[in-house]
Formats: sequence, C-alpha cells, structure tokens
Amino acid sequence: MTGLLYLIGAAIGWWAWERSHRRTHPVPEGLQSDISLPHQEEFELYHNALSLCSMKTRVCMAELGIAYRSHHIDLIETGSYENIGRRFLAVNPAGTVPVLVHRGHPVYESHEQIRYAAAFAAPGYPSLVPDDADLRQRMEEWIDRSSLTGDPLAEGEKSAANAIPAMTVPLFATMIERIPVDKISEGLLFHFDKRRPVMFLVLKALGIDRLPSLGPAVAMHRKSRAQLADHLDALEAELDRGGGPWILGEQYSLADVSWLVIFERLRQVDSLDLLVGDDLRPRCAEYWAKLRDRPAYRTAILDCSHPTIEYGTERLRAAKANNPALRQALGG
Ligand SMILES: N[C@@H](CCC(=O)N[C@@H](CS)C(=O)NCC(=O)O)C(=O)O
Repeated sequence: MTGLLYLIGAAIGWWAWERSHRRTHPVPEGLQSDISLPHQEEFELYHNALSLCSMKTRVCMAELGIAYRSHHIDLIETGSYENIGRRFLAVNPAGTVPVLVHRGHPVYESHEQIRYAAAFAAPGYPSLVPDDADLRQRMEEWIDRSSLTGDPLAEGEKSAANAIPAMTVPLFATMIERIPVDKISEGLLFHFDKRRPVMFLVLKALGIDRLPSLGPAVAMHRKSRAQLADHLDALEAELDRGGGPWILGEQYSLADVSWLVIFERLRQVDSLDLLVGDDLRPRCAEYWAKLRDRPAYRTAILDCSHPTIEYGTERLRAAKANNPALRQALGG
C-alpha cells in the first residue's frame, strides 16, 4: 500500500514537473528581433509535412529560391507530439509549426512568414509582391482569405484555411490508425488543446468506417464543405474577372502561394472532385492544374510528403470506395 502511494506520488510529481516545463502561451506574430535562437544557417524552418501552414511557408521559400535548414517537427498525426516537447517549445512557446528563423530570430505565423520572406528572394527570383498598390491590396485580401487565424472551427466563414480542419477529420481518422494509443494519450497530459487528443482517441477507437456514426464530425464536415464552396465561388469569380492564370492576373504572387495549400489539402483528403472540376468551378480547376505544374509544388509539397500522409489518403480513398455510408457522409 505504501509502495503504491509512493508510486502515485512520484507519478504526480513527474507530471507536475514536466507540465511546468511544457507550458505554452500565445506568441506575437511576425519577426521577433528580441529573441535569439541557436542556428547554423541564415534561414531555418521548423515545419511539419502535413501542416497546412508549413506547406505554405515551404512553397514560398521554394518560389523565392531561398535555401534553408529544415527541421521536421512531428505533430501527433505524423508520429508524436514533438511540437509540445521542451526542445521545440524553446523555439515556439505556442507549440505550433511552422516557425521561420532568420539569423536566429523567429518569425511566427505562416502568413507573416511569407510576407517577411518575400523581401529576401534569391537573385533571379521575383519577390512575389506586386509594385502596384492596388494589386498589393488585392493580394493581401486573398492572403487573409486563405490564412489560418483565430479559432478555425468557429470561424470557417472567415477564410478557406479556417474551413479546412473539419474537412481533414477523415484523413486524421486514417492517419491515426498508425499512431499508438500511448503516444496520442500524451496529449491528454500536456497538449494545450485537449480537444485534439480526445478527437484522435475517439477517431482511433471508432475507425474510418464508423465515422458516419459520429454525428458532430459529420455535421462539421458538411458545414465546412459549404464554407469552402463559398470561398471557392469567390475565387472562381476573381479568376474570371482578372482573366488568370493567377489571382492577380498575369503576376504570380504570395496570394497564390497561400491558396495552393488549400487545393493540396483537398487533394489529400480526397475531396477535390466535390468542389472543383471542369463542370464545377472550371477556373479553379484550371488554376489548380497550373499551380501543380510549378516546380515549387514538387519541391515543397511532393518531395516533402510523409509516408503516413500517403497511407492516410490512400486508405481514405479505399474506405470511401467500399463504404457508401461513408461516401454519403463526406458529401459523395
Ligand atoms: N496561424 C498559425 C497556425 C499554426 C498552427 O496552428 N499550426 C498547426 C499545424 S497547421 C499546429 O502546429 N498545431 C499544433 C498541433 O496540432 O498539435 C500559422 O499560420 O502559422
């Protein structure tokens, strides 16, 4: 009995100590010149293969021809909660990726990272920011409309990126098949948003085929699809008005960097054909084909993929093909 009490006491002591060293807090966005982190190269990027915001910053760096030292940080979907480990929290006390580090100073928030990086295009690479003030203004609006900000689950009408997380739930359900329960449970002890480990444990217990029985997830998916449809309608109209091929017309800009990852996520969650096709927002379909043709898509997306994402996408596709209820719950 005394032994057991000692054991419980030691476990609580360990948890309290560990928790006090893994506290997270929000960080201000943009360049933090007052923070200096250990670094070896001018630019370093802490990122994750699946993270939408990480993909955006990687695409931007590739488009600008900026070389960087890569630090892949696992999120639970790709294997473990490395993002809330002590080492990464020293880089970003908010526990989120991506973090761009320039000469040792972190830049927080991906939409700020791409704006910041644009001033450092390598020789021979365009800056991705138009000179014309009106075009710049339009670019900013389209960046905002594709940035992940605030509480995404509550503000999907604000931007396409905010509407995306609920659409990603089926992919979470397949990717999480590969992650052991003890790894996911660590989030119950230390993650700053307990909804995430709970969601992952429920998805793991249920499995992709029983997702249709999870009413709230199905309802959120439906709502997200409708919100994304609205955002894509607006994009379709903009591409039509400007004549394409890019959001600002002839000039490829940061707005296109920011939108590429929305389409890529829809591809990963096997939902592209619900929203984009020759008969459904054909301008967007053409736009996505052009984005995919850019070398940055290969370098920053395809070459940076992760076996668990590829497994997850394939598994989801197969599950939908074999399960009409799942297909219906996810919009067809
Ligand atoms: N607004 C931030 C969002 C950063 C963010 O939420 N990143 C996610 C991945 S896309 C993350 O690191 N989540 C932590 C987790 O999943 O544990 C940005 O644009 O960089």
